[in-house]
Amino acid sequence: MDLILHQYDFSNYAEKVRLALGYKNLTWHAVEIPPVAPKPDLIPLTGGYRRTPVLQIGADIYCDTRLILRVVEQVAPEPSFFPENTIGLANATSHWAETQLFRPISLYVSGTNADVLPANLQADRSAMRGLPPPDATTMERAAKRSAPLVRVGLTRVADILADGRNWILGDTVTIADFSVYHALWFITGRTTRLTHELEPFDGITAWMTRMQAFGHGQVRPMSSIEALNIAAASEPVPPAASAPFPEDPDLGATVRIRADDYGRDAIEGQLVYLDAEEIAILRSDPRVGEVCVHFPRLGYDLRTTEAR
Ligand SMILES: N[C@@H](CCC(=O)N[C@@H](CS)C(=O)NCC(=O)O)C(=O)O
Repeated sequence: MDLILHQYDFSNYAEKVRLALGYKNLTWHAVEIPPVAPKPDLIPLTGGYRRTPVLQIGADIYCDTRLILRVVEQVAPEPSFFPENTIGLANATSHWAETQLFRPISLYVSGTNADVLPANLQADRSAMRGLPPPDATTMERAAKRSAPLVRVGLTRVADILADGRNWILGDTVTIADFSVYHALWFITGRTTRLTHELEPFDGITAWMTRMQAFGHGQVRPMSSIEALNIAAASEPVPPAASAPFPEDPDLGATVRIRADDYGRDAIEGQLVYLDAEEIAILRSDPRVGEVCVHFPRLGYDLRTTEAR
């Protein structure tokens, strides 16, 4: 079954997945989605999740790159980016990269490039965090406060690479490389205005060049309507046997899932799969029929619709 990535070019999380698909030398379809809400051809698939990217395989929809990379690994196990001996450190490093390392980068880059960003982008992103739209001064101040934190973050990455290792965790590529890479890619992903921030760090730029060499695999553009039609013509793959924890909602219950950070739109459906890493719900939409929407466990709040 074909891999369909719903994404847009300047999304750094999409870049994480594009590069992961390139590392596995896969062929995939790219559906261009709007960078801001509304996303009328995405929501029928996800049931309300509006973040970027989303991976579709037939009528199975995978939200969040933490799960998407696991799915890509299942589709193409070699070369692995989850080597067993570093899996714990790889997950922990990825989390750090996508929170404490990335957040100041995001604020610094957005404040520095405010004049070239789509007009409604910042208002949309603030709304995702329950905040009012920022004015130019607020964005400039946030950029100024964040610049020193970006340099401290870059020094952390440089320290990791200082012993001459090829990859973040040593001799082998892991998901930590993709998580650190897409955070740093964002610095120069839109414009070259912040290129100077990377210049003092030879080790980082050499490592980024090695990462970039993975490429994006073979990309075939696809329209959003074609992707919806594929979902409508497909059935979700029957879920494997679940391995829930004792406190988890019962399989079959109607549940609500929300991201625990921002973009906390609720997604409802019938719980059909649960283990330590993944939650899957079945839901239906008039445009696509029945779809199975999958989320990672960590980073998401799961509760029955009756629970408060
Ligand atoms: N934890 C999520 C984060 C995804 C995320 O925040 N993506 C950004 C774009 S790079 C986003 O969704 N922005 C709002 C949007 O695209 O609608 C993941 O790993 O996929």
